[in-house]
Amino acid sequence: MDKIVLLGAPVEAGNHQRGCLMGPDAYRSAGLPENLAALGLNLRDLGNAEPLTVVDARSPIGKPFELQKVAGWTRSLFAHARTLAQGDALPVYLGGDHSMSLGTVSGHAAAAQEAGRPLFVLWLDAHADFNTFETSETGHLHGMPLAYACGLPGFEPLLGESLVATVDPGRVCILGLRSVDRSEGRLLRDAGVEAHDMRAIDEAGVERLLEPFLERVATEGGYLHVSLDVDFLDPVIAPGVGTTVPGGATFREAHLVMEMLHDSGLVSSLDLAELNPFLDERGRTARLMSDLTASLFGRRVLDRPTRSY
Ligand code: HAR
Ligand code: MN
Ligand code: MN
Ligand code: MN
Repeated sequence: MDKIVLLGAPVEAGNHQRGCLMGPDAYRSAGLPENLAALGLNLRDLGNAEPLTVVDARSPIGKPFELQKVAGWTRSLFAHARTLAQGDALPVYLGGDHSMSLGTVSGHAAAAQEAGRPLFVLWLDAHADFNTFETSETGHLHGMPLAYACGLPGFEPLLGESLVATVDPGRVCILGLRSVDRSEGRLLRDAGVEAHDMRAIDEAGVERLLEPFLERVATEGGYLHVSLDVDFLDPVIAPGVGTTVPGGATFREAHLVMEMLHDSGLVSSLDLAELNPFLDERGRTARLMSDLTASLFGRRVLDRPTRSY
């Protein structure tokens, strides 16, 4: 795919920490568009999406923080993603806290179903984001998008209806885990999600964990949505995020994941989530995320034979 479309998703209501609103512009300031254009890619920046105004979002259970606002974003991004998935350019969503993915992943799931192909999701994150309104200890909607996309119950107020299509939890792979709530962990296990914590990365390395998953995507002819949360990275190299957890992916581990994704040729959409420029140090997290994105789109040091799955 040599065509890319950027869409800003400046949502920050998915948690109490302010600042993710500035994420999309920080990526632009960090030179993400120029990075990609320098790779010879045809790039279009659609600017930022806007939330719909929603007044009917109420939840009988739990206390989701800013439910109306996040429901407005979910409905908007769901529609954008569903449409963009049908175009000829690969969408890159510039967040925005991770509640952005309530809309992007469900939109891509709907489009995949319409195209008659399975959707696979690679979730690069310190957190599983697999809480429901019922299990969430914080009420933060940025801790729930993967559960939502997989069709766990109770989320109807977000779209105002049930999901058009859900992601099969058996087609999800999470890498980088080091903070999972107790009941969230149970949901994850019961759903059969492939989940790898940092210890697994220590022991096996990212290559041995990721390769079998990519092979499955290829064998089943699937689409692949990648959701990259800044806190997948170690906070020493990526401080610009509200939910740092020590012991994250190193610079090279993260780049290797991106390089493998590029070589696979399988990625069909990408979220860049949780960048909080208000907490960043002189733009270094925004720049690192932009460089990782460039690796995903083919930046490399030396040429090498293409890998085919
Ligand atoms: N599990 C916690 C919660 O549900 C923390 C979730 C934090 N999520 C993100 N994105 N920062 O991964 O509130
Ligand atoms: Mn996340
Ligand atoms: Mn996270
Ligand atoms: Mn939170």
